[in-house]
Amino acid sequence: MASRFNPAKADARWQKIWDETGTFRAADESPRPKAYILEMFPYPSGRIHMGHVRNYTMGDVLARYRRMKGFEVLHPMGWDAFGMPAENAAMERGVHPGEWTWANIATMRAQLKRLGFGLDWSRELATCDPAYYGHEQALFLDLFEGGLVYRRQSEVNWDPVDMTVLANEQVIDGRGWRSGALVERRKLDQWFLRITDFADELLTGLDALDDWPEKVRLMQQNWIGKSRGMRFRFRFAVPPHSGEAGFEVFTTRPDTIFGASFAALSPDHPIAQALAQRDPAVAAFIAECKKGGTTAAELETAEKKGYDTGLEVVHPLDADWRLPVYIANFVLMDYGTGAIFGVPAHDQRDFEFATKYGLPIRRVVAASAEEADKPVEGEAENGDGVIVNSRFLDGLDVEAAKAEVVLRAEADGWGEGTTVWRLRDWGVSRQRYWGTPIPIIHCETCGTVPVPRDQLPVKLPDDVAFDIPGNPLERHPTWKHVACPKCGGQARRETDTLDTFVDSSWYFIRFASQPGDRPYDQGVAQSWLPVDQYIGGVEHAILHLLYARFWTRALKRIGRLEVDEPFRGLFTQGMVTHETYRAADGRWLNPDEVETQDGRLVEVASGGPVETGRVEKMSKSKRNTVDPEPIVDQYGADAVRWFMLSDSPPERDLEWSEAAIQGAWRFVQRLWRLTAEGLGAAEAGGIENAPLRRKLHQTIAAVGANIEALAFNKAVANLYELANAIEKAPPSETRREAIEVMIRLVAPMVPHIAEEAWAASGGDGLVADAPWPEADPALLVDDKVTIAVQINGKLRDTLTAPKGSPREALEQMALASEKVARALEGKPPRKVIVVPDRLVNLVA
Ligand code: ANZ
Ligand code: ZN
Repeated sequence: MASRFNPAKADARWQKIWDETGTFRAADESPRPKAYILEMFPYPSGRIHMGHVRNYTMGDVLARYRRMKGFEVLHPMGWDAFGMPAENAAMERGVHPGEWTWANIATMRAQLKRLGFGLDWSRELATCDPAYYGHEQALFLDLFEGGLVYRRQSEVNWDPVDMTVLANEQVIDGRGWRSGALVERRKLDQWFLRITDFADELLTGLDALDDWPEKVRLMQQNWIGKSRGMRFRFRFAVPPHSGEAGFEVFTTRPDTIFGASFAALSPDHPIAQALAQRDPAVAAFIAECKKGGTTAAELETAEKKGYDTGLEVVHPLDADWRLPVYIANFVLMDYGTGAIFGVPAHDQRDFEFATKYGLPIRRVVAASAEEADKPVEGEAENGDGVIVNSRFLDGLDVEAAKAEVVLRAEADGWGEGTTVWRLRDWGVSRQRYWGTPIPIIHCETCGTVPVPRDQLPVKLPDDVAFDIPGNPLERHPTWKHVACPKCGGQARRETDTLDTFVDSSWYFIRFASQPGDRPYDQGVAQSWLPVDQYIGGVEHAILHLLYARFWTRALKRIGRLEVDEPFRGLFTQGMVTHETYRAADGRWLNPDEVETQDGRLVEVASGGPVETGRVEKMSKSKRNTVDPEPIVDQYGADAVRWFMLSDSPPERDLEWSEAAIQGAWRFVQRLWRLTAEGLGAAEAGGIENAPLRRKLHQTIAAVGANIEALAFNKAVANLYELANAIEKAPPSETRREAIEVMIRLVAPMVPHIAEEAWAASGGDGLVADAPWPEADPALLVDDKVTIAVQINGKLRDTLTAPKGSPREALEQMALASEKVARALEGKPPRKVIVVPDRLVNLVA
């Protein structure tokens, strides 16, 4: 064996062998039990970053370990390849989004391969490939036929200068990212998926996901947002010209009904719209409300604005009490009923509104009855307490008061309790080019007509230009003009493309089964699904996971897949972080651009001083990224993988440091020396080393259990300990065996050196295919036990004895105890009761 491990040669050699022998190809027909290990597939942004390396290393360790444990493992990789950045690149640099994307995929695939991940590359897919998105179109049509897709008007961000729809991320501080124009809201016909039909099952389904982080389940639960509420009707004191008798409001706080000081309608409410017809001032106010983007954050922070309609409604519990009716910008039409009653003391939006328009702020919830008259100042109080200033509700707690008001409303017929969901239907229309075309044709005569299946995929045209803003599919000279599949008349293709979250809602099914003529084979897909362990970033904890869960259930409902939940186990890993560096003039500097001189950090280029900032997630904006590729060049894949696993628990952040990667590199070299020397030296030995054997078997068990639990850093620590024990042990057969076993134990983590050492030690075939060593249960139990020594049932001392010691030996030891002798005052015990391995009780 060579004296040093040379990753530059070894990495490539083993990667080629795994590739050529198809080591990591998953066989659908395998008789072995199946395991499906999946990491969230990457967006092909250009280069692999450290976050990818960490994520994929974790998945790879688990996948390789499961293979060694005898599972048929599916561990695939692909590309979430549609989306805005490709269009931005097209606009900025004039490259076609497809060209840009495929070039990135080629680069990143090569980078991933250099890390030696045990992936089934034969199943690689890219969502921008018609061979993928054509099947997605077929599934969309299946859902359409199943009644789970519909079309309605919905608001988009409209850039009035560029005359185009903007994605939320293209709206910056309320302005178009390119034109700088103030963005407006506009209504467009758009496609929706009926995820709200599944709200209940998506919520209750969370209970069964024991192997998901609690925080993710909670986030999903909050997003779905089931709450008890109440709807009730307000009657106008004097009806408006349009003639309505009143309107319905929705509240989750019926207990605060005596704290009401106004009612408010959404600008889109039919009554507001009717008022605008007659009154230009109302129309102008409504138009004003349309300004500003559609992001939740923007709606939340926008200044509260209202228009006093001059109308009044009657309080449902007091015929003499009138409340003014406003039109208010913060009331949304697509939630509840699009109308509210405002309680300034206990709702922050209402508080801001009331402060601005001089409306009363009346406390109806207080910490105690004594604080009934304490003014509500500064901000609304939405805490719990006791109801005050509320007539028959006074003294009740919030929950009891809610129930009481609902009871009263239902008895008197002016309102009723309801269940409400925060979850909205999923709007999947995007007015963009680089996405899956929605396979629908619009015909004047026949309406919306699905594209016939034999005409799928509806491919994106290649000849598009990005020199003017907007959706190139709209202005393409021929693409959208088609014959209606029903009547043959002139018709128009849908030019919207699907939200890229649709692409990632079923890729795990396509990985499991990818026939050419349909999206997947149900039987084969079901033989792999659900994914046993899914690993990815917590930033996908809500939308991606919810959409994938929905898609799976939707396919089940239309009879296409017998699976409830797509991901049985979920793990969200921490970030890779790094120190940040700043030059004196405030410029962020990359770690490459700084060095230490005389113990001080300086900028390489200028020699100027550098300030070290906080340790933060690696990001382009802070310039604190470290590119994995040169690190792999320098240290090899195994050192990088080892470092990724070793320094922090996987759910926590991992701080990148030069020192730590060097530590990993030294360990890889140490493993090499140990195997090289140890395997040679064993011939001289021939003796059994019982403590080392025990350590070895305990390590086998611990490493396996820790990998299963994804506690990779603990598994790494177990392996360090074993390496230390082997180093200290004199040559022997046990030592040789320990080294051989250790090669298998490290194989999932540092597979290249493991293959190299396995081959050198005369191992059979590939270590990747070798069985995981079995721990001998007899060697796992500790050989020492703790014995309680009692006198008349009272604990006097504890002893440590070899396990299985005979009764007489334990009795002797107990009597030899000083504490016992003192307690017995020299007298012999009348009786001795021994429970082997547990206790000795002396009766005095
Ligand atoms: C009276 C009240 C008093 C309210 C109070 C809150 C606090 P969540 O809990 O998020 O579901 N609301 C109802 N429909 C609305 C709409 N279309 N647009 C904007 N706001 C609307 O929110 C429910 C609460 O939000 C409802 O309860 C209502 O205000 C408001 F101390 O009614 B509440
Ligand atoms: Zn037609």
